Amino acid sequence: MKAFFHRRQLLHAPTRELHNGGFTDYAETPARAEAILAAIGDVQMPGDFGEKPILAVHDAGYVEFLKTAAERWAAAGRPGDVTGYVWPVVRRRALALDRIDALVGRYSFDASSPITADTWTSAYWSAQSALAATQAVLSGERSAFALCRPPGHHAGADYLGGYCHLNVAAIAAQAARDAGVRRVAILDIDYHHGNGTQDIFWERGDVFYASIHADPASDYPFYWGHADEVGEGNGAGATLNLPLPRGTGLAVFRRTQGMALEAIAAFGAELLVVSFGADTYAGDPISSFKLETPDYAVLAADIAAACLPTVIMMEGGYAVDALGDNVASLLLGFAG
Ligand code: SP5
Ligand code: ZN
Repeated sequence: MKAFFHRRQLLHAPTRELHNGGFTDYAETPARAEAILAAIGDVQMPGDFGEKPILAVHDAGYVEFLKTAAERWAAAGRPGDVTGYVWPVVRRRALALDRIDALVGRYSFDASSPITADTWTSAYWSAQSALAATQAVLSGERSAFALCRPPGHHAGADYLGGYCHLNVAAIAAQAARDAGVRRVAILDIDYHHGNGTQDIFWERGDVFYASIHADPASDYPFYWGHADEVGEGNGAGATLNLPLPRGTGLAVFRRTQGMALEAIAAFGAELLVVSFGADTYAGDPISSFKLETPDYAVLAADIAAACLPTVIMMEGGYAVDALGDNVASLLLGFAG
């Protein structure tokens, strides 16, 4: 399977994140991408598709914020990475504030995703890898893999969070729509709910979003991903949330994924985008499912059996020592 990655995706490297009330090392490290690269070998550099397909999904003010936040932070005399501390959830006025602290609150939803001077560059090339993989599939490849890092599924049209800045799955799905694909489905099998992807397509009937994830009653991002969230307006019924309890292993995960694939077939999808997180792995340091390395091949074979042109996006997965094997298992399983 063709795979895409750009070395500039390694530049983004925040030093720490707020976690359970204290600072810990940032989990979404460049070493993750290096581990995947070492395991899958051959990757191609993506072409540059520019900002237009990014702006087809993301708010222009948000993109400007991502590009300039680190400079503004430094200009305010702050050391370290850009981190927020005020979120306008109670009094949300459309004020044109330009104080960096106000902007971080406006354009993010958590405190565990610091911005560095390289964040925009890495996120930009992560999106280009997604676009290159999408283009490969639109050009006739049966499938392609985008080694997206930073990941994307927690990022909304105008907010970052969960280590995500540009929603690579949404950018891929929108690019496919703009290339003439009438119905696109996104299957999200990261451990966490893809709140950003859900929000972006919430009122859209042309892009189906199905997610299998840890029950948000117990796990991040808490406020999205409950089973009663099904979309609204034109998108009513085009969102499917399948939360599962901590401790879930292959049997239940596979049966649940089968339900998602049935719904995707019933929707009439012509192209599939997979948001793949290996944080469902039993050894993941921040997650609590029980999948083992060979299980990814089983799940991938089931996805391949849906017989849709498929673009696979890398999302989470923090057990770096096993990450390469887990991704290789998925890709080999897909190829059969
Ligand atoms: C792309 C992606 O996988 N983002 C995940 C972001 C999760 N950030 C917060 C995780 C908090 C987990 N706390 C669990 C403690 C388990 N001992
Ligand atoms: Zn995740």
